[in-house]
Amino acid sequence: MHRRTAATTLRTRGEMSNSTVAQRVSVIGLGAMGAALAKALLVGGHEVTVWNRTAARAEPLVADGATLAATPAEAMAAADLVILCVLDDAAVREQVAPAAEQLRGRVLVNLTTTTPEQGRSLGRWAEANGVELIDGGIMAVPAMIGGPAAFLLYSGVTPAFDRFRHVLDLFGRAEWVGTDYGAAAMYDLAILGGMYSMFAGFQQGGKMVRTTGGSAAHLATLMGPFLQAMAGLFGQYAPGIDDPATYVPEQSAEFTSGALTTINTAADEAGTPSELLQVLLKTVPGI
Ligand code: FVH
Repeated sequence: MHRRTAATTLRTRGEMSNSTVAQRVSVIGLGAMGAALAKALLVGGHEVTVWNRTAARAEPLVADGATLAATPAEAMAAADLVILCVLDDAAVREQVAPAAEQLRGRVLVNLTTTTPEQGRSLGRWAEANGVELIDGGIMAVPAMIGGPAAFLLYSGVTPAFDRFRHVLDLFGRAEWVGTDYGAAAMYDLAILGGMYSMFAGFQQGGKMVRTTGGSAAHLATLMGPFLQAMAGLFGQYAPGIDDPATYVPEQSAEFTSGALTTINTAADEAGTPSELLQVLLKTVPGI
C-alpha cells in the first residue's frame, strides 16, 4: 500500500468540524463519479483509501492525501465503510466476489447504477457473506457532488445508514427509500424515466414550433418554467397511483384523452407525427 503524503492531505482528522467523526472509508472505482466521491470524503476530513483498475487515475487523489491500495481486497480491509462506484453490476461482482472475506463485518455502499433486481441479488450475496449492504443511486453528475442540488438514494436492511449518515451526507443529501435492496435503484430509474420523458417531450415540441417559424430556443424559455410549475403538482396527483380505488382525478380520463387527441392532431397537421404522443393517448389516464 502506498503511504499518504501528509503534507498534501486536505484536512487531518484533528480538523474535523462539529460533531462528525472521522471514518476509515475506501472508494473502489475512480471514474468521473468515484473520483468526485473520494474527493468529497477527503475534503470532509476522512481517512480515505482508494483503488482503481487503472491505477493512474488515483494519482490526483493520492496527491490530495488518499492512500492507494494495491488490490480491491486490500482497500476493503483498510476501511469500516466501503464505497463501490464502478461501471455496472458485472464490474461490481468482479470486485466483491473474490473479496468476501475482507468485506465480512463491514458496511458496503454500492453506488454503481444497477437494476433493482441486481441490487436485490447483491443483497442476498451480502447477507450470505456477513456484509452489511446499502444499495444506492446517485441523483447528480460528478460536478454536483458535495453541492446543494445533489441527493443520493439509499436502501437496504442494515441500521448502518444512521451510523454513517454524516459521511454519506458529504456527497449530497442522503435520502433513505426503504428496506428492499432494490428500492434505491427503482427510485433512481423512476426519476430518470421521468427525466427522459420530459426531454423527449421537449424534442417533439421543438419540432412542432419550428413549423410555425418558431424555435426550440424560444420554446425552452416557456416550457421550462411551465413544467417546473406542473412538477409542483406531483404530490397532489400521487394518490391517483398510491390509492387509485378512492382517487377522483382532477382532470377526468375524457378530458385528458381529448387534450391528447388535439395535441396528436396538431403534430400530424404540422408533419411531425409522434409515436410518443400516440402512446400517451393510449395509456395516460385522468390525472
Ligand atoms: N457520471 C455520471 O454523471 C453518473 C451519475 C449517476 C450515477 N452514475 C453511475 O456511477 C457509476 C460510475 O460512473 P462514472 O461516471 O464514474 O463512470 P466512468 O467515468 O466511465 O468510470 C467507470 C469506472 O468503472 C471502472 N470499471 C469498469 N469496468 C470495471 C471492471 N470490470 N472492474 C473494475 N473496475 C471497472 C473504471 O475503471 P478504469 O476504466 O478506470 O480502469 C472506472 O473507474 C456508473 O454505474 C454510472 O452509471 C454516474
